Amino acid sequence: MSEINKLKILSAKIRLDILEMLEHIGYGHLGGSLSLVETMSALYGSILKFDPKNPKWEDRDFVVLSKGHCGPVWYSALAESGFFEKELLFTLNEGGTLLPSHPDRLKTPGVDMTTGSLGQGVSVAAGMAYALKLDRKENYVYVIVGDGELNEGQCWEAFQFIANYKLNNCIVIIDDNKRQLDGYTKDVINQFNIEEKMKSFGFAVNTVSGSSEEDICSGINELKEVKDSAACLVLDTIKGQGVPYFENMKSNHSVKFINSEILEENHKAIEELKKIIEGR
Ligand SMILES: Cc1ncc(C[n+]2csc(CCOP(=O)(O)OP(=O)(O)O)c2C)c(N)n1
Repeated sequence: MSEINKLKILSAKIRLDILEMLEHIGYGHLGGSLSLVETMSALYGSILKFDPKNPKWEDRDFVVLSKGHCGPVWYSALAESGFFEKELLFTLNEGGTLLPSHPDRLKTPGVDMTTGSLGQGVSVAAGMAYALKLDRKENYVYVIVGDGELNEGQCWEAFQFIANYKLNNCIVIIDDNKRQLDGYTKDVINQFNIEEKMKSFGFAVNTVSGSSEEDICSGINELKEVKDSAACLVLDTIKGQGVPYFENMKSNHSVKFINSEILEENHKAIEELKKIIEGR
């Protein structure tokens, strides 16, 4: 099987896990998890250095999911990559679980930074990348930021720091899915042109389709060649990506799996994904 097909299957598995785990718990951050499926697949299936049997391996790359409410997509990618058993996914957000709704570095194997309060993950990633540079280490830090999260001023302070110190070991990934908690980002607080803004802050920027694992991988690999500035990947995505019913849902930030229409559509999507995974 080609590398790209492997990533497509991995994406289908991650998307399936999200749909099944959120239906199991009955609710959850669906839209912004789905928009990151192909990115997590590209990261864990191709880009990252990691050892699932030794999550604290010192030469690993680091991921900071600054839009921490999208824990489900990260947990699915970690489970599919062998960090823990898939059964654990069905304990999402239960009392005593290793998988709290928002990532906790003290609980989940593979999670290096606790997030959930938007904006903070970017600052922490900046500090991690700076420390790695000081230690002359070659690990990368990948920090994933939401377009709505850019409303937090803290992001821009951290971006200035990353750009000022030319932290090319910190790849900033912005999930431009055009929506945030309660509407379109352009209506809540407009981001205007994210690519131009990041360029003006001193970043080398690649904008790619966030539904193409191939484009995400080549976009990141190109940015890893950047030597003299900070680097940012802007993902052109759709909130609810990959499931037309959820893409078109008026409010898909946090979805309750309660009514029969939602359950029926979810089951249809699950069946389609199983066909892809099983090659039917
Ligand atoms: C500091 C802070 N303020 C508010 C929230 C509540 N909140 C959770 S998700 C969210 C919207 C985030 O939008 P975006 O980053 O675009 O995420 P996505 O649409 O990709 O899920 C908000 C305001 C929070 N988690 N942290």
